[in-house]
Amino acid sequence: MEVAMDTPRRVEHQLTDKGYVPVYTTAVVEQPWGEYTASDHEVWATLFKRQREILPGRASSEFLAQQEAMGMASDQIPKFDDLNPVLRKATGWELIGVEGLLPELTFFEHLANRRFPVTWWIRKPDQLDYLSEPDLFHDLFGHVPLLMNPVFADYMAAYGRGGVKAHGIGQDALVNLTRLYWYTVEFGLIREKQGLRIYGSGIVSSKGESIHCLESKAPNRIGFDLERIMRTRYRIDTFQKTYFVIDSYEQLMEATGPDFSPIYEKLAALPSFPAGSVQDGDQVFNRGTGEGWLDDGDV
Ligand code: HBI
Ligand code: FE
Repeated sequence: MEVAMDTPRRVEHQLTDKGYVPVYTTAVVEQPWGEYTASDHEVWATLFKRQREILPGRASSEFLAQQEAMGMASDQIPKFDDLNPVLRKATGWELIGVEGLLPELTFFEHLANRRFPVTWWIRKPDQLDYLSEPDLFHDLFGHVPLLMNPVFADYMAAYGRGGVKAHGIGQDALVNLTRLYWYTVEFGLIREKQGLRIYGSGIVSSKGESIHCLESKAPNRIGFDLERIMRTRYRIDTFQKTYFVIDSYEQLMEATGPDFSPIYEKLAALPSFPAGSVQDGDQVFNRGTGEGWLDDGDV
């Protein structure tokens, strides 16, 4: 993956046999708000407007309401210093600026302490539709609004604590837990009275997937089941083949109640599921046609 070398980042990229890979850094940085260019603010305003045009009727009502409630600026990049007092008051969370992807343990420790790491730089105009790593728009527009919801905020902190524990247990546990994050926090759907709605950050920050995940016949839409999700591989290079549906944020919080160690042990002896499979016992809202799916590439 070539890295646009003019991306305003201080994260080094190492050239390896797999191409440029980010060298993770744990640095916490002040949001350099004064350094943003007119073009950076323009990218934020364009993406914000585009998403807010298509999300009513698609995004969860709580996501939309909380994004309004926190008064996130639409015409220029919001200031963390403006948002933090509002967020702290609502759920005790706060935003911290980071350079980009963090080592997993560092990430989990921040979540466990109600600190959400937000990448300080924003994508370039020629990356509006896709970029390979979370930028400021993905993190701030996508992840932050639901941190205003007390139950989801508790889930994210519980997830962080679970991540710190899983890190101590080992790689299998981490893989299981990463799948849980992927199919809920990043790509989750929720059932509301009027129908299925989006709460996953990876979806709400993407125009294409906001439409695809609800309207395409290709993907499966299956009811949330913790162990089923922990066994299910996923996609990082295409739209998801399967979306999991919760009934409520409380359901997520309750799922993190029990100690996961016995679940990790049980799942370590079982095979994982392909990203596009439908399993016996699934609560199937939609069995996908699989149209356009790539055969290989599940992670
Ligand atoms: N780092 N900054 C940042 N943001 C993330 O969303 C993130 C991360 N590091 C690891 C990670 N996510 C995933 O592996 C989680 O499943 C842990
Ligand atoms: Fe994310």
